[in-house]
Amino acid sequence: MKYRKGLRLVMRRGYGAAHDPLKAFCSDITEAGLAKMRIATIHRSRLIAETGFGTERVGLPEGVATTAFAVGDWVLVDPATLVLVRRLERNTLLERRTEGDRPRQLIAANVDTVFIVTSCNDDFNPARLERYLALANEAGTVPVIVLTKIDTVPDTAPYLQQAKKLQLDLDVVLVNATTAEAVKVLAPWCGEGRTVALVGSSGVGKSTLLNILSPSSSGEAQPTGPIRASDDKGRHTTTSRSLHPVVGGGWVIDTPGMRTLQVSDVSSGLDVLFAEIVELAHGCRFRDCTHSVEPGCAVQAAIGEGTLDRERLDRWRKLSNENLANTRQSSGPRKDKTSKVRRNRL
Ligand SMILES: Nc1nc2c(ncn2[C@@H]2O[C@H](COP(=O)(O)OP(=O)(O)OP(=O)(O)O)[C@@H](O)[C@H]2O)c(=O)[nH]1
Ligand SMILES: [Mg+2]
Ligand SMILES: [Zn+2]
Repeated sequence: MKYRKGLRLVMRRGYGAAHDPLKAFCSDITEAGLAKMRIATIHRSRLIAETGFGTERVGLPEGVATTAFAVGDWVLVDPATLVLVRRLERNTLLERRTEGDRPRQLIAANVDTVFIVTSCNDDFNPARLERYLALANEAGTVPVIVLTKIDTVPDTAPYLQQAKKLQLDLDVVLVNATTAEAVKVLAPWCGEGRTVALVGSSGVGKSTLLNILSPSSSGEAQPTGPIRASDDKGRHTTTSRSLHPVVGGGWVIDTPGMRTLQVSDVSSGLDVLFAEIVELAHGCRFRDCTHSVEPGCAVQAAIGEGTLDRERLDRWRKLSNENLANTRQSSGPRKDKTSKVRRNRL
């Protein structure tokens, strides 16, 4: 071990050999004697990072703001002073547009799989799930739909069928998030070195899943909260993003329920999401077909034959138009984002 004073060498209780900190961290410690850590939570003026042995408060060099970091970022830290030296390049970055001209919000970095969590109740909404899918696709992550609260409905089949249709080859899993059985169902994506992020509306069971995937070593579970009986909406119990180790060597990121999710700069994400429409459009007579009134439109023909839902086409149109409008706005005149979107547009 090259850790010097400053870092506490306390083994995380309950993780021990299963969450092998040496494997996750130490191979990179040798770089100029720096310690490799992973950002666990971000506060206004400080970062908390996972060291493999617990968490540490990490200082920032003069002039560097915490807003430059995302939960899940790998960073190199001077082990003597616990001041951050640099951030390692990100493999993936989940980010979203917020209202108006505000900078994009960084949701999580270095995520392999996005668990898009929804419940078998009024929360289930194909249009909203498609927004999450576009975001996950665009970031280069693998989306998985996690249907929770299967214990509260007599038949899960209608939810499963609708979810499966949202994207080609999409994995959809069914869980009761309050039981340990959920860990087995989610295990294929939670192995050593893998990072999953939990996203979805408030009250769907993200923190409940976190608690079952990453039982707290200190006994302090992530708070969860009841939902409103009238409309199944949650109460925004979780208010900040956080990263936690999973037994077995993976990582899980919990996020607060999002109230709105606008799309922007996700044209390739939309192409993956609506691949069947993209494919059909190749068969239209006119290259600039809008799939509304043109003769020889393969998309309208598919609707006529019943192989494509009209609502799906409407949702594609709405998201594509929103993406185009937002991307134009956020890119400004000097960037070439709009032409990229136009090229990818059907
Ligand atoms: N019966 C049942 N209840 C569940 C399940 N998953 C979650 N719950 C309950 O649903 C409520 C909301 O769960 P949370 O885990 O707080 O939801 P969340 O997605 O983290 O919500 P926010 O933090 O507000 O975004 C809690 O009362 C949970 O116990 C499930 O699979 N079955
Ligand atoms: Mg929560
Ligand atoms: Zn057409």
